Amino acid sequence: MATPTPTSLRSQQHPMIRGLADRIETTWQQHLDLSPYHLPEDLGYIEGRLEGEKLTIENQCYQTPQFRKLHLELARVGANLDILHCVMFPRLEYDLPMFGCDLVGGRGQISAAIIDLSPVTGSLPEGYTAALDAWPAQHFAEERDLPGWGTIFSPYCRFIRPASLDEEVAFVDLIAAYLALHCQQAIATPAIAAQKERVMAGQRHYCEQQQKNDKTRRVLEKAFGPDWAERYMTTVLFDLPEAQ
Ligand code: 18B
Repeated sequence: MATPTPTSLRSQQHPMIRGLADRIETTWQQHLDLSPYHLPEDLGYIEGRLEGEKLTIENQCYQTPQFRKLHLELARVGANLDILHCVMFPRLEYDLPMFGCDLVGGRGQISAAIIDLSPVTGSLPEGYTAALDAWPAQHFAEERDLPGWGTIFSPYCRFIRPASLDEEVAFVDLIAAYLALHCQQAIATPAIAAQKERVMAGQRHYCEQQQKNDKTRRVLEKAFGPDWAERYMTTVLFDLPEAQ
């Protein structure tokens, strides 16, 4: 079962981030068979400060029969920037999409809220699209444009700046719905060893594109320097399994 959750950073963060972190954990525990996942060295709790303000990072990771790594990361830069990052990496025997979400905000306002189920070997399986197409359309006042590297995202990707508390709540509900759908689909998907190389290539492409996010890289570089940022982005945020 899950190890106890460190709540020190979470309790100080923006309520939308706190609320989503709790929802993600509850949904994982409800649907999946979680065991611990150990990060390289001691990258669970990290503090850094170079130029600029203190960056605090709290990582929580699990694995399950279907997922090599479930990663929930909370980060805070000084008192101004709060971040939630979550990615679920399927094991290579499962041709499943990547669940990814990111909330970024500061001074009481979330500026970026993004959720997607990103396919890695073509388009999303029918079981996903049938459910997603059947949901009532969700309107948000401020849709944001995806960056150039965002070619990995599916047509179901939503990227917004929440315009009110109601929209914050609605977007957390939407992320929780994507997550529950993903857990249900994952459990129902058979393992097929023969497709591991195709899935690996797709996950590699997903990670390479995500590593092009300069906004993430800049935050990490300012607190830890470019070498550390590169290592963190390639071994913790967007890593690939060892050749298996
Ligand atoms: N990300 N985000 O996770 N990022 O990790 N994030 C930002 O208002 C961090 C993911 C995504 O417009 C911003 O513009 C840090 C995943 C997209 O060019 C900042 C960490 C996804 C954008 C950070 C982190 C994802 C974005 C600018 C590690 C999607 C817009 C905020 C803890 C599945 C990029 C703003 C653009 C933005 C920072 C997406 C500061 C440090 C999994 C598309």
